[in-house]
Amino acid sequence: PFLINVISHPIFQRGEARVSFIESHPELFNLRKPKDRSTRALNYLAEVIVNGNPEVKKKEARVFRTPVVPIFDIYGQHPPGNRDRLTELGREKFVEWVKEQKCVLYTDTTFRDAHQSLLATRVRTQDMMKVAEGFAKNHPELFSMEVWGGATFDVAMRFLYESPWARLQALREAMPNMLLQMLFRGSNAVGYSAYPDNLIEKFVEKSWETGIDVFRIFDSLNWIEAMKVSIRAVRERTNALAEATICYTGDMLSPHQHKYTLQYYLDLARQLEDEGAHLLAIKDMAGLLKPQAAEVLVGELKKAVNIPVHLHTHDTPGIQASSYMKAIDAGVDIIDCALGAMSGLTSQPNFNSVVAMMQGHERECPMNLTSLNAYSNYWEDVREWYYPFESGMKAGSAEVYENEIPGGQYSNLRPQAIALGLGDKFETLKKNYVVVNQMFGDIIKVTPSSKVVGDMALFMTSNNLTADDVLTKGESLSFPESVKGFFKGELGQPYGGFPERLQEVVLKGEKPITGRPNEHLKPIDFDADFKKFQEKFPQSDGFLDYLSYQMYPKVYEEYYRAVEQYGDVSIIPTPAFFYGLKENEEILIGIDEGKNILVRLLFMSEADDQGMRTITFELNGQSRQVRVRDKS
Ligand code: 3PY
Ligand code: ZN
Repeated sequence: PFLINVISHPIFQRGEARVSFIESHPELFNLRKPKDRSTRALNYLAEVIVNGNPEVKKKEARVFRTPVVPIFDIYGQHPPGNRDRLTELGREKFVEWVKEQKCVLYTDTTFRDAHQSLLATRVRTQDMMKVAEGFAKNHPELFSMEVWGGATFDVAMRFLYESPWARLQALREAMPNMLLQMLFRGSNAVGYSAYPDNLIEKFVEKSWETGIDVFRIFDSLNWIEAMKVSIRAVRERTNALAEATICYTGDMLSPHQHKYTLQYYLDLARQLEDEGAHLLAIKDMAGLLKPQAAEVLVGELKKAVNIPVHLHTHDTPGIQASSYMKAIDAGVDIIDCALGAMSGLTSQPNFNSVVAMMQGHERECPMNLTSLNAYSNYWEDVREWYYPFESGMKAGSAEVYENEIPGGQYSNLRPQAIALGLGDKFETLKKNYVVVNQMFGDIIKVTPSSKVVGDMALFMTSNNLTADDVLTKGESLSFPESVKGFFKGELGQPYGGFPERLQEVVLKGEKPITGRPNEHLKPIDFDADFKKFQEKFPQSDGFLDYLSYQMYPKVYEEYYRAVEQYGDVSIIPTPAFFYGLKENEEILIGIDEGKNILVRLLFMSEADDQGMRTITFELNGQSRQVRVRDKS
């Protein structure tokens, strides 16, 4: 097992293992005893059959179609892609190469932002892995694949009981020719609060070693101070690309816009270039960048900075392909799209249709549209499995220009409101979102600052409060934790400062911090702390798991307990993972490389006097029974 750990390690596979490799990678020594994977998989299935998956409890399996994986050359080598180019040219020359390209380049967001925005980030590793290798072999001309970061890290552990690191390792292996990209929340990494600088640096380093090539780094208040540490970490500790980000909000060309103006964005971009960014991203998280503004912004940015410009948007208003068209004419280098069936609404514009839109254009990057359509069809069928996570949004909405709610949050807000018993007050909630933004001084709204605005809007809606009430009755109100944290300066400093009166009301005399929140956090002593972690979690997957624990201690602990009980549930096919099995239904589970088990549900008994049910399976033809408590 040790040798397997070594040769399957991405660093070893990249041929980058040096003398200290074994010493500095304690996870290589993680020689887990082979556990009875099939028994634990049956335990999981039995639990879901009796009590349901808590995530979709009240929803039934539908009659699903079987997704068809597009064909690809299984035995052939991966054709060279941009990862090979980056390795060959090095960062500076690679960036020059990007700038020299006449054709517009594409990033595919299907594996990250698309499902984060449409399906509450629930897409499981297994469903990506079925198409990852084929996609990398069939479409090596892509600029990059966005596959990691944002909310995927948290959700993988919290709701899917999957290791986010194992997902990255698997994708790295399946797509060795492609640049893999992640979304990194600056001083909040993949979390919602500030972490010590040395944890941010370590996280960047390990993400790169595990497979990330492009770090899209943003700050939820566009505060440069908060991005410096991560940009520097990418530059100094990795060979990856640092893509620094400006978040776009408001309406740049509106005569009423005096805060987020063209000049504001140009200044920001120049500062990020000075910090050493290799690429510049425009992150239009709510889809507010209208076509004319896209043309002006991209055109002016191309003059203001010397690094490639990468445009990201969400199609919430329904017209963002036209913003792409204008941006392309203005010289944008790279755009973000999602495969057809995973595009549109709060997700990215439709990759397939954008490719068609570009046919015959002087900046066309020829792509095999028939093949892209086949991948879209695969996702159309896979998406059905996740139907309980659909937001219910049926068409684009121009209301987003008013409420400015980011794509990922938009699709989440209604379920959140329903969970709090505010389902019938959704319209008020959206209006309060606008009111809160004004109360806060018109801030950039993206994770985690958007969560603060959302929490405050929920708070005001459920307590029937107006902006005036908040100021006059503030002393007696107990504000949401995220709101207190924001006014304390824990997310950093908003452009234009905090509204003073409201800050006093919320903080009730407590003094806010004005510097970087990370500065006040004690650096972590990794040696000592990792040791403690290993004592607490002896079966963990080493240092990478330790980083998961550092990001989300409680979530990791629950994930760890779930793995103890059920093993690696990522091997269970998605319909069975969410809906269990019906009597006589049979599934194939790959429990190890080249080793499958065939599981059939024979029957489920009634509950006995202790409330226990017996589930009888057939496993590779032999009968197996599992007893489960019926919690209903
Ligand atoms: C995230 O931070 O998860 C985002 O996708 C922000 O847009
Ligand atoms: Zn996004």
